[in-house]
Amino acid sequence: KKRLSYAQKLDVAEHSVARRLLETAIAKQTNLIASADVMTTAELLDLADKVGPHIVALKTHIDIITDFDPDSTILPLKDLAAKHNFMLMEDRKFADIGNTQELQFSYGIYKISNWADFVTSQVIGGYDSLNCFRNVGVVAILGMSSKGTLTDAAYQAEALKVAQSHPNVIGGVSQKQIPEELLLFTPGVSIAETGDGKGQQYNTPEKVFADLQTDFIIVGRGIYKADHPEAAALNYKIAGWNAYTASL
Ligand code: UP6
Repeated sequence: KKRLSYAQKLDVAEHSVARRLLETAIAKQTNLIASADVMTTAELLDLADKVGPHIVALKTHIDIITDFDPDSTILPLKDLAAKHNFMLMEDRKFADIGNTQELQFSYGIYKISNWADFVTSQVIGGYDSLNCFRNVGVVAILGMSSKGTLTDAAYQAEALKVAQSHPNVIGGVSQKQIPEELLLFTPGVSIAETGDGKGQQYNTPEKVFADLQTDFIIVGRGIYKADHPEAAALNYKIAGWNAYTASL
């Protein structure tokens, strides 16, 4: 046995969000998370509808949207998530004290707690800073994909301890393998590119499944910048699923 399958992880997963992710991955045969780093509501909804059938979750940076409005952005996005059976992952990368994160999570214009199924958070604020995310799943940022990141081995080891011990945490973002009881989310994935000239570093789906035994690949520009985002999503879905089955 080289790694646990999604079904085996589902057997032991306790968090409802982790369970739904694994169930969705199995049902749709996809480990692809599309990162929708687009600037308008129209582009966001168009992308979500096109790639929806092929993804397990749509990752947002909701604060990039220039015309955000809860009724015209979030309500239709939630409808598309239900229509295509994908989850909503807000990549907020919270990085403050618990009280501030609690405010950022539920207030302001985005009211993330009203709609996100799970969020990313740095763990730089320590264990208690994650307590406010009790109604969602947290994906802890353990290591980053960018060149020169400060998340060195010592930081990652300490961040992992927080992630492993906190009941709200379902997994981590990392470029390294992590213990199997946490779900691993890996951005910096591209079939065609190795970098973006702005510090991003890419690996192929094959490499992140073979080397890291990741669970979910996160693809942004490889999909939303493609001439045909739907075809690109299908391509990444197939590449990700084949890489996963080859790693079993
Ligand atoms: N992301 C990374 N690396 C990390 C953490 N998060 O790239 O370590 C996020 C970015 C972006 C997406 O914020 O939304 O994943 C990657 O986009 P790309 O595929 O277009 O490079």
